[in-house]
Amino acid sequence: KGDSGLSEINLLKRQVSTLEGQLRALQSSFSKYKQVIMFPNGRIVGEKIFMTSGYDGNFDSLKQRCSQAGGQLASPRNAAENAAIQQIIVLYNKSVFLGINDIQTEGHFKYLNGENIGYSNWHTGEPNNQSDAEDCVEVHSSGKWNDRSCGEKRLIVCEF
Ligand code: 293
Ligand code: CA
Repeated sequence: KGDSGLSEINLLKRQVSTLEGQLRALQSSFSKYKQVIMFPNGRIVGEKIFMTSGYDGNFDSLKQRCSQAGGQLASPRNAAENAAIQQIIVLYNKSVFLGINDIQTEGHFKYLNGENIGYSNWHTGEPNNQSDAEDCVEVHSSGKWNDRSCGEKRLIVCEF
């Protein structure tokens, strides 16, 4: 009984060690596949992935496309996330629309889930709601934000 208990433990030790090796191989393989799939249109920040398909459209169209893909329009929650979006803007030399707007209440910018924004990076003098017609948020190559008409066409960046 005592001996069979010991060999049982040794068997389990060998199995754990085999699994540890397989996990390391899987981690290294996964890490490489992440690099490949992020090139050149994706950026990883913590657990969030930002990705463009290169598509241009108005706010509703971009919102729908991200949602259809199982993500949502990019909604940066901090400077690191904003910087990742900025890199994609610079790569394409095109401004993007964020998943942020004040359609419901003028001057109260919210995420798509209705939550008030907790981070912003407005350009000096923005948001100015020019001609009382700017409820969406575009990001320029500087990374700075400007409120802009939701009907304008901008580059899509989704987050997953
Ligand atoms: C005005 C003043 C400009 C500014 C522009 C944008 C439009 O024309 O300095 O860049 O509004 O806020 O969204
Ligand atoms: Ca503006």
